[in-house]
Amino acid sequence: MQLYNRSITDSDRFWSEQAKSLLHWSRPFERVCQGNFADGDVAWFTGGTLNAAYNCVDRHLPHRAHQTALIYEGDELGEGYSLTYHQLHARVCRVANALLSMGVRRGDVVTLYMPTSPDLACAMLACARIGATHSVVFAGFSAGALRDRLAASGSRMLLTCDVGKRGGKTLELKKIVDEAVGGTDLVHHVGVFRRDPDAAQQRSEGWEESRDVDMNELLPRMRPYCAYVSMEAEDPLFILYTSGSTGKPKGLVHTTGGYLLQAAMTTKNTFDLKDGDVFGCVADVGWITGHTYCIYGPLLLGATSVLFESTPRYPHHGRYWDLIDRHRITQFYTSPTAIRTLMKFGTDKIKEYKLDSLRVLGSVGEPINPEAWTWYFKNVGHSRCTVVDTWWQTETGGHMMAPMPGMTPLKPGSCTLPVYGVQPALLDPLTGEEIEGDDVEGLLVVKRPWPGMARTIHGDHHRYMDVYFNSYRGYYATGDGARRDENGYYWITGRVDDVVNVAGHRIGTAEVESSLASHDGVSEAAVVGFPDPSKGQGLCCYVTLNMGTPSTPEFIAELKAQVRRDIGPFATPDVIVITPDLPKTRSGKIMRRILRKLAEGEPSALGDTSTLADPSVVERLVATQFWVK
Ligand code: 6R9
Repeated sequence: MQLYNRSITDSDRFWSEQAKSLLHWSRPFERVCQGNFADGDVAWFTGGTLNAAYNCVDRHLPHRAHQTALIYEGDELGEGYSLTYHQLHARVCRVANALLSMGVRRGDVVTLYMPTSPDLACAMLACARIGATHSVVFAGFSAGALRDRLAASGSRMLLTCDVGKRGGKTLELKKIVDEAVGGTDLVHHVGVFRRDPDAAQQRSEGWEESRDVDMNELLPRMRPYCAYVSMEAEDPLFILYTSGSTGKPKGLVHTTGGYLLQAAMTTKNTFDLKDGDVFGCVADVGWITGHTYCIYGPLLLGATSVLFESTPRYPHHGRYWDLIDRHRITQFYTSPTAIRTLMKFGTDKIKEYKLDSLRVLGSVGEPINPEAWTWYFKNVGHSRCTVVDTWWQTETGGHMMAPMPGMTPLKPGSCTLPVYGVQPALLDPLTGEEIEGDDVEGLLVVKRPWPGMARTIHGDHHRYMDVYFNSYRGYYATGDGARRDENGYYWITGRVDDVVNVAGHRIGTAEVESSLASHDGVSEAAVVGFPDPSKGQGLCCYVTLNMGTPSTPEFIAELKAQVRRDIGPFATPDVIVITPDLPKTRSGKIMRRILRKLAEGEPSALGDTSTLADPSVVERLVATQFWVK
């Protein structure tokens, strides 16, 4: 608590000490923090230079060369391999040299469309080593979504794998890439990592000699050393796209110094990371959780990090427990969705495992309900591990609210208190005034800059200001609602904008709407979230059809397939309701509040419907009782 107070009252000194103790600077910084939210010009550690790959790998070599850096577990049980820091160093250098040989230079954006694997980790660190900005696109995105992100980031270089494997299924990543970039002049080169070394001959189909590069052939020819570039603290480290409340994905830009510090400090404090720990974050590296807690955080601290490519239920629902026991994982980090899914199977399977290496259990991605928290605590942590519910966002770079093991008293379902240097507040949505005191609820905002915050939206600083800073001047708007209880503890209540959180995936309803509306048979679409017992939320899509379009089950299946194709399988609609009309105000605005209540199965709680242009639209929807499955 004392240190927290100091991190707020004497913040420059606090952050300066953290930055010096947790990171290696090639040149020391001159100032700690400058700029503010209202002007959108926050900068940290200016004057300082550093390199992310040096900090994650090289500086550990003198004493950790033969310690395992990465443990990779592929899709099949026990399939995979490990890399020591020494081996990681050589691989990162080879990939960096390969990128240089293909013309990538400092400041270029390199897109990585790859499954969770050491190849992806090396590609990220290789970009960082030579000063290129990585833009990882989750390998569950469709060709169209990949193309949009490539174009938006201006990336000329793409790295991918021939295939990805998840849950026994093969994802044809190279084919998706061919579809995304074929016939365009978006990229100059596509570097392909081959999973199956014997598949060299199979590369003929879709292979373009002038564009495609076989990484398995190229890498052995590269030198295992590559000099690193000292980057300014504020130089971008990566772009990561996330959904917002309008259709276009936002490419959030994270910078080198501040992001790395947030990653290192929160990994250390929230997870009580110690020498010799084996850190098991089972998120996909394609999302922010994987960036910060599979790669940067653990490697900055010289820990051993587990990269897990499979799913919690493949080949059976004991997969996580097997992973924990086999690799002697000390910190395990997953999502409430995964916990709720596994809860359904009872405790017979989990009792077959020891789970005695565990010390800290993390949760991230959505609110964790007290039942799931307690199940996790008792059955996975055997009532002796700390459960850390960590609230944060792609935008924040690292944890913003989370308990500290052994220090913060826990409450199941609460992400407890802010981490060092973070000052949250709750605002009244109407007046924009701060709500003081405890036992209150409001919009969750942050009052002062923190090092790990995204500095801009790539190519659209106006949008960055509008989304995060302009609605409530002087605050960062998180887009979440929260309650502060009688002890000052925070409880996240969920998104207050048009973003739905399905199984921990952020999905902008506008993106799904525009995919549906682009179908010839569709006139208009409105998408809302509804509570789902295991995924947290599901997607309910209201669709009006053009004349002559049949509302058959086949057509509905076609619409679902369209969304899968446009965005990716994780955004597949759960329910599609065909309706002759959407409820609108007299000024033509879709009344989503009503659609949300109907999707929740609460037709009696529609609230004020007096502004509806045509009340019969709602009456007809109510009469269908579509929510009763
Ligand atoms: C890290 C990550 C961010 C949104 C965020 C909030 C929800 C994340 C949470 C949580 C309640 C938690 N969220 N962690 N809600 N408790 N512990 O998930 O980033 O994909 O950008 O999602 O997820 O709604 O605003 P991202």
